[in-house]
Amino acid sequence: EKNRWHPILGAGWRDEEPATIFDKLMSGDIPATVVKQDDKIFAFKDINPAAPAHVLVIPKDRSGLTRLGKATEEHTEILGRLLVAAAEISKDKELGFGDGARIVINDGPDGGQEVPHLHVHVLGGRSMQWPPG
Ligand code: D5M
Repeated sequence: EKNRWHPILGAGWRDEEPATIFDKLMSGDIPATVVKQDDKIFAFKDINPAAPAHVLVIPKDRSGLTRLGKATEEHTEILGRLLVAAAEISKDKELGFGDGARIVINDGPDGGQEVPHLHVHVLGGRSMQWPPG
């Protein structure tokens, strides 16, 4: 398996490798604009927004979930919670969302994923195009 080490974002695709930049956001070591969190999920504004509203929703524990492609049946509950949180965030007018959003999970190198900690992109505030690039 391809197992890159990203010099800035950190970590590879294996669970046992060091935490990613997302852990530093959750710990507060790096500032983040937190949108929502509970015992299992954490949501924050993307630092490099691809739309007027752009929020990332992540599982607090990335074990087994460096990427969606690693998900198994044991992740059913957390995957559901990530999507329910994404649905709630996508309706938040104060965050800039309108009527609907683009919900994206980039999976692995070919999917354009850079940070090896599963994250759900919630993009909105403008009309989206299809197909994506
Ligand atoms: O998306 C990774 C996303 O993570 C990308 O849209 C930028 C975002 N990112 C990276 N560093 C930060 C910080 N420090 N705060 C907020 N957002 C951040 P991918 O699907 O892996 O390409």
